[in-house]
Amino acid sequence: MYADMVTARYYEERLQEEYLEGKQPAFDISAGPIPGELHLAAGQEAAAVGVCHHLRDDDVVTAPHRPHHVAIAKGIDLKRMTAEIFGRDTGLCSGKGGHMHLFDPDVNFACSGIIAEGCPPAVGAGLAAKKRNTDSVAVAYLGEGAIDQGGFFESLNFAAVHDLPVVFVVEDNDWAISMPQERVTDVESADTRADGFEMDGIRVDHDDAVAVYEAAAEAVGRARDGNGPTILSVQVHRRMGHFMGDPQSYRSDEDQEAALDRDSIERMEAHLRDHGLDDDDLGAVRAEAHQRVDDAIAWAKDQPKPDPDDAYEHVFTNPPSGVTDTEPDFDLAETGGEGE
Ligand SMILES: Cc1ncc(C[n+]2csc(CCOP(=O)(O)OP(=O)(O)O)c2C)c(N)n1
Ligand SMILES: [Mg+2]
Repeated sequence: MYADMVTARYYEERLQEEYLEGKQPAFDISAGPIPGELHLAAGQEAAAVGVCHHLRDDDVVTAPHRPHHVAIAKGIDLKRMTAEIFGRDTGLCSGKGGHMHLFDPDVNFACSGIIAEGCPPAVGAGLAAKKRNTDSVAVAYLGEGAIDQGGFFESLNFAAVHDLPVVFVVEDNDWAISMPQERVTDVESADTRADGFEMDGIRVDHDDAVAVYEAAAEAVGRARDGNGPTILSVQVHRRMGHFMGDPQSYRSDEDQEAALDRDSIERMEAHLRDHGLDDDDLGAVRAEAHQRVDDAIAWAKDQPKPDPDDAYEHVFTNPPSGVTDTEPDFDLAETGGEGE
C-alpha cells in the first residue's frame, strides 16, 4: 500500500511539472504536452489503496475525474495511462480520452469526467457478477460533492434491492470545486445515505490507509460473500486546487494548511516505522516507485501522436466510407437543426 501511495504522489508531482510547460504566463489550458484540465488527487491516496488492495483484476472499479491514485492502486498499466494523459496513440484510449477518461480492460478500471457517472456502470458490473455466479465485486468511487446526484440514488436503490456486490466509496475532501459540503448537503457524511436504502454505511474519519483497509475488509467482504452493497465514506484532504491552475481564492489559508498538515503518507510511514521498518527500507520503496514513474513518463513522451484521420475511429457514428472532411453531407435546415 505504501508503494502505491508514494507512486501516486510522485506521479502527480511529475505530471504537475510536465503540465505547466508552455501554459504560462497567461495559463493557456490547451498548450503544452498535457492539454486540457488536470485534477490531482494528492492527499487522497489512503482511500485508494485501502480499498483497492482488497481487489483482484476481475473486480471492477469506476472512478471520477480525479482518478490517478485509484487507477494506480487498481494496477492500471502505468505506461499506457501516462501515454493517454499525454495524448499519445499508444495510450489506453488511443490518446482520445485524456486523464479523465481512462479505460483498462485488463484490470477492469474505468473513469469519467461526469460526476457520479461511475455508479450505474458499477452496479451493472455487480449485477453481471451476480448473474454469472462469480464472486467478483464492483467499486464505484465518487466525491462527497456527487452524493446528491440522481444517478447515485438510483444506483444505491438498485444495488440494495438486488443485494448486489457493490461498494460505493465516497472520498470526502470537503470541497466540490469551490463549494463546501455543508452549503449543499444536509447530512454530515455520505455513509448516512445508506440508512434510506436499508444498506450498510461505514465512515472512516481520518485518512489513515490502515483504517480504510480494515473498513474496506468489511465492505468488500460483504459484497464478495453475496451480502449486498455498502457505502464507505472516507475523510481525505485535497492538498491542491480543484484542477491545476485553480487560484483557490475561495479557500482560507487555515483550511489549506490543515489539509497539508494531515498527510496520509506520513501517517503510513509512522505506522511502518512502528512495525520495524527504517529509513532505508522506506527510501528503497520510494526510489523504486520514483524510477517506475520516471520510466513511464519518459516512455510516454516518446510515443507517437495519433494520426488526425484516426479522429473518425472509435466513435459511435463513423462517417460514410470515403468521407473524411467534417462538413455534414446533408442540409441542416431540412433536418430542423440550428447549425452548430
Ligand atoms: C454531472 C456533472 N455535473 C457537474 C460537473 C462539473 N464538476 C466537475 S467536478 C465537480 C465537483 C466534484 O466534487 P466532488 O464530487 O466532491 O469531487 P472532488 O472534485 O472534490 O474530487 C463538478 C460539479 C460534472 N463534471 N458532472
Ligand atoms: Mg470533494
